[in-house]
Formats: sequence, C-alpha cells, structure tokens
Amino acid sequence: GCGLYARWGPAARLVAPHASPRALPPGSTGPVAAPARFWGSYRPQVYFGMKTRSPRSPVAGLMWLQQLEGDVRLRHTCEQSDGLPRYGWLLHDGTHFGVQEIQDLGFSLQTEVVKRPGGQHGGDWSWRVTVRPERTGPTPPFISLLFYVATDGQGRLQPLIEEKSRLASLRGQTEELGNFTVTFKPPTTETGTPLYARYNHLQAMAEGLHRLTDVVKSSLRPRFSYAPPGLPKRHYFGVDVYQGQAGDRELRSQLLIHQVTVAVPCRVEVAFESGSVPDRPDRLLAETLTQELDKHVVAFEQRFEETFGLSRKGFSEQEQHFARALLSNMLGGMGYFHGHSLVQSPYTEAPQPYPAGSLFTAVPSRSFFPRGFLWDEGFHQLLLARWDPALSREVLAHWFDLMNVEGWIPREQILGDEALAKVPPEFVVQHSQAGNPPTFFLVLQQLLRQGAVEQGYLRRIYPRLQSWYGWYNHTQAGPLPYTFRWRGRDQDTQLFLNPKTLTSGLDDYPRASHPSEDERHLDLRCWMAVASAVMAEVATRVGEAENDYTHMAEWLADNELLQRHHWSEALNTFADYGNHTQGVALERERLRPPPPGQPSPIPRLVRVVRKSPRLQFVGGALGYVSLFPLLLQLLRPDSQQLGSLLADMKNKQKLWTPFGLRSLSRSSPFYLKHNTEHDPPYWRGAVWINMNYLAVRALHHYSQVEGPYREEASKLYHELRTNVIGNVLQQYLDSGYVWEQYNDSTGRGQGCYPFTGWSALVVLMMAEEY
Ligand code: 6A9
Repeated sequence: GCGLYARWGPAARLVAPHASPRALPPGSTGPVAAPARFWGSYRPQVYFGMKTRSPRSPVAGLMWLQQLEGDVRLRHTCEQSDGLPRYGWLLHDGTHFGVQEIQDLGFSLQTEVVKRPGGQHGGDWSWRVTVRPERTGPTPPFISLLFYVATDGQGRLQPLIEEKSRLASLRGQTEELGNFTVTFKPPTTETGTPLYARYNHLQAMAEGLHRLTDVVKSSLRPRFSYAPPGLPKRHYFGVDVYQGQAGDRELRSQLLIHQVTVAVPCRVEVAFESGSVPDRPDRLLAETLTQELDKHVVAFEQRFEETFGLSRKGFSEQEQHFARALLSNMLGGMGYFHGHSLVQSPYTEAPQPYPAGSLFTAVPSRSFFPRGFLWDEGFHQLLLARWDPALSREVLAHWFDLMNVEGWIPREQILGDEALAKVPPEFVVQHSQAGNPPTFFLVLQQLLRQGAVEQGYLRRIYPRLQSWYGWYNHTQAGPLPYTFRWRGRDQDTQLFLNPKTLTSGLDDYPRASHPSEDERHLDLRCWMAVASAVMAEVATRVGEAENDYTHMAEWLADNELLQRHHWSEALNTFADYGNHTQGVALERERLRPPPPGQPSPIPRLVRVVRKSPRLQFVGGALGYVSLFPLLLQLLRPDSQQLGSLLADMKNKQKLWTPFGLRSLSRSSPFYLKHNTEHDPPYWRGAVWINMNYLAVRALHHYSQVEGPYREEASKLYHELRTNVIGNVLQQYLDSGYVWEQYNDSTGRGQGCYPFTGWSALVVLMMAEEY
C-alpha cells in the first residue's frame, strides 16, 4: 500500500544507502586500525592545513598576512585571485611527511610537516614554516604568520597565554584524539637564533570551519606596533576582538589563533603532541625535526626511483624534480571530506539530502575544484596505485560506500561546509540519472595486474561493483542491445550551439545536435566494454565462473558489432549516432521593437537550425570520442579502423599538435566554437592530459602486439609521449603550475591552476607504466 510505496518508491530509494556490508569495514580507517593515515594534509583547499580522517575533525592551519601601508593581504584558502607565482608540494609521501614551497610576492614560505607514530591516537606531528625573501616582488620588512587550531562541533581547546598576548600553547581534547597539546615555538633564524617578534592571539566561536577566514578578517585592527631595536616603529594589523554575529546560528567551531609578527627571513615551528604517547625521548623540534625530515626525504627519493625509475631512464635532475612534485601534489591534494550531497531525481520535487558519508579522495585542483569528482578520481588513482596500492584501495572503497541502493554514485562530491563554500549554488545538486565515466574499472584492472588486491577486498566490494555496473547497464542503456546513451544532456537546446553532455566528462564535445532516445554514445559503449571485462575478471576471482559479465565483455569486444553500431563509412570514422544536423549556428536573435516607452531587450545569441536533423552518424565531430575504441584498446591489432584512426591522429589538420592530441579536429565546424555567448570552447580543441595518457598507453599497447600497424603505433607512441611530457614540463617551468588543459596552438596552460589531476599522469608516461 501507501506505506510500502513511501518506503520503497523511487524517491525513497534515491537516498537509501546500498544494502550490502560497507566496502570499508567499520573502524578500518580510524586511529586504532590505521594510525599512520589518521592525521594528514587532508584540507587541500587551504595552503597549509591538517585534519584527521574523522567526520568532525579538529583542524590546524596557517594563514599569513602581508602588512602593507594601511592595508593587509590575508592568505588562507588557495585562491587563483591571490596571484601567487607558484605553490605546491615538492615532496609528499602521502603518509609520513611533506615539503611544500609557496611563492608569494617578495617572499616564499617553505611549509614542512613530519609525523611521528606513537600512542593510540595517530601520534605526533610537527610543522616548520620558513620564510625567505624572494625576487618575486619587493620583500616586505615583516609579515605575520597566523597559526590556528579549530574544532568542528566537538571537543575543547584551552589556551595557555604567556607574556600577556603570546599564545604559547594550547591543550585540547576531542572524541578521537583524546588529550593533546599544541606548542608554538618563538621565531628564530634558520640557524636557531631568536628574533624580535610581536604576538597577538584570538579566541573566538565561529559558525563553522568555512567561516574561519571571515572571523580573522573581521577581527583585524591596525592598532598594534612593531618596533624592533634600532628600527622605526610601525603599525600593524593584528587579530584583536571578534564580535561574533549575534543570531540563532549554532556556533560549532572553537577557534584559537596564534599570530606572530616578525621580520623576513624567519622560521617558526609548531608541535602537536598526543597525550597518549607514553614516553617521548625528545621533542620533534629543532635538530630532531631536521633529522626526521632528512630521513624521510632520503627514503622518498629512493622509493620514487624504485617505483618509477626515472633516473635509470636517464631523465635529468630537473625532470625528476618535476615528476616528484607532480606525484607529491597528487598525494598532498588528498582530502578527507564528510557531509552529505544534495540530490534530486525525476520523482522528487525538491533536492533531498543524501545520507551523510565520508570520502577520502584526491582532488583535481586545490584552488578551483577542491572536492571529489568521480571520473577524475579514476585517473588520479592510476598514478597513486603505483605508489601506494593500499591507499588506492581505500579511496575506491570510500567511493563505493557512497552508493545508493540503486547502484548510483553521485558524480561530484560536495561534502561538508568547507567544500560547499567553494561551489556556486547552481552546481550543487546531483541528479540521480547522471553518470560519469566509470574509470574506477581502469584502476581495478591496474590493481589486479599489479597483484595488489586480496580476495577479501574483492569479496567486500563485489556486491557494490555489481550494483554499480548494473546501474550503468540499465539506466544508460541505448536504443539497441549493446549500445549505450548518456542521460542528462542539456534540455534547453535552443540556447546551445550543441547541447552539452556534462555526464560524459567531455562537457561540450559535440554530439547529436538534437538529443533524443535514439542516440548511441560511442565513448560510453567503450567504457562499458572495459567495465564488463573487469567485472568478468573480478567475478571469476570471487568464484563466479559462470557470469553474465563474460558474455557482455565478449559482445562489447566484438569489432564487427562495434563497427555496425558506430563506424560510419561516409565519415570514415567511428562516431556517435543520433538525430543530427550539421546545419546549426549561433546567431543574434532578432527582436521586435518594444512597445513605445519600454526599454529594448538585449538580443541573445540563439541557435538557428538551417537544415532539419535526421537519424545518422554524428558528423563534424572527429576527436577524442572517435578515438575511444583505440584509447580503450578495443580494436584488434589487425583492424583496418585502427589504421584509419592512427592516420587521423597524426594528421596536423585534424588531431596532432606538438603538445599532444587536441580534443577536436581542427577541421570540425565546432573547433574552438563558443557554445553560448558565455560558454567558451572547452573540449573543442584544447589538449587534455587524461585523454592523452590513454592515447599514449594505447599506442604503447599496439606497439607491443603483432599486427600491420605495429610500427606506426610505435612511432606515434614515442612522438606523442615526448610531446606531452615536454609541454607539461615546459609550462610548469614557465608558469609555475600544471594546468587543467593546454592550448593546442601554443601549448600554453589554460583553464584553472594548479590542476594536478590528470596532468600528473605525465609521471606514468615518463616511467612508461601503463
Ligand atoms: C563548476 C564552478 C569555483 C570539468 O575536473 C572536474 C571536471 C571534470 O570532471 C570534467 O571532465 N571539470 C571537466 O569537463 C570541472 C567541473 C567543475 C564543475 C563545477 C563550479 C567553480 O567555482
């Protein structure tokens, strides 16, 4: 009856968690079972911060202030608008230590962290921040460093103030950390000589962690003076009093700030000490801290060489330095998020809160996209699985535990206040029919090849894998057996040159001009071929020799069927199929003159259709999608179509550039075209590194197997690999960053930065690990 429907109807199922046991056994990621990973730099959205892998973790962080004449510049969360010449982790092993360099204007900060195991709560850690003058701008005579600790809805902090205004240390207590202390050492030179400094501190309650910057900003007063012996007295801004906004909002964060104002250069150390560490021979500070850091650096470099062999392969010091920074940024960009998505289905009128969950994941970009993205994460883990397979297994398990009873995993994970604060409202809601390429199958395939998955793990994730696969297979089915279609294309077709397909990950890549149920999407079909093959292997491993996945994998690997559904003789390439016309353009709309006295409306750019669409292969769209059967290695080595795709690839009028393969053929009518007035081209020409990684990997594959195109594949493999590595490195040297994508005419980095996600795959290309 009605009650049953309410419990099991589609609206309820949307927010019902998957019923099988969790992929992560309860407690398995906590301080007792996994102490080494408990604390980490898991707040990638701030320049320097730490938290634990727990839902309401206290956090530690750094802000700094440039004291300008009558004004201040506050740095805290990673913002492109800060215009820093560069920042990022130079070394980070994901577990024990990290070394980051942040270039600001006129000075740099080296931020280092080291952990030391002990006790039952994840052990101790120490920070060292070293400020040095740089020629990136006029060096300020002095700056302020603000170290903070804040709670998030649980726990207590108690300040210990010395000399009236210096927060020398604090004592704290939280659910999972028990008792701890944090000590702020006075600043010194790099060799340990004490320096003149002024101190301020603040104790405040805030609405949440996302409000910390505002609390600090609104508490700053320019009424303090800095007067080192023999130098003129200067006023500076210090944290003073914070008049919290009165109101009925819950104040869930207790915040303690230690501000030290000191000359450049200088060094400050901070020690977090767990109350449960029984005996501490020496504190993790000064000389001891230096020794620990040195030890970890040596171990890192050795492990890096063992894993990727770049020195062995003859890469220069500079190239190795770059590759180490890429891996380190991927690891230093790991976040731990907790909260719930907002989700919506066709059966719900308003967005619903999804069950709260935790996510341990890397992020594409610390400044712009500091949160989990499903298909990005598969690419991230292709790299990290080589470095630390256990970490990748945990990341995948976290993602699988976010699945609902339908087998759906929301594509973009915006969990918790800090993550939400970075997303414009129109992008928050996740739709129940929206997929995203299931790249985790590539990671599983990789882990299986490495022999890095035990039976127990496979058994735990298997029920969830079955549902996940089933979700794609059912909800994204195409019009014919063994064909697939991305749901959720743009509806308001008249406003777009070509309605977007955000779910495919390729956003504005041109598809059928008129979205319809007749569409067959080539890329999704190829992803499903990989998914089926991996599922068949996993099923066999867990003892289900007879399974439907094997059957699906065989059909989807069938080159004749692939040709029948997706090869167009007329276009001489693989393509999507759908209701399509190439006769579309954006034009300024012609408006009637307004009634007298009324203002004239501004005409928009709208789409005009000059030629009626009809069911056909989608022409004018040669690019990454056309290459998918090659990219995912579905083509038999002797397939003529392979030869044809290789020819398109190396054709400079089409896909080849000196910087990698461009996303869309130069000869496509959509090449570098705006999609609307305000939507510049995105996947319409630029060079994207994830796809180039797949291309390099596939060319390597076809250069290893016997066949008529072996030599050609080998030649292209070497050229493409050299081009992509060379350009990403060049951009890093020129601009200080790796980027979201690269310009196909100049190679210049573009889109947002730093964007480590998928540019870091260059490390695997260097190592030739595919
Ligand atoms: C926008 C505005 C600060 C787009 O890397 C993440 C994704 C990829 O998965 C996808 O393939 N990016 C690519 O086409 C970025 C998507 C960002 C959407 C949210 C919010 C940011 O405000």
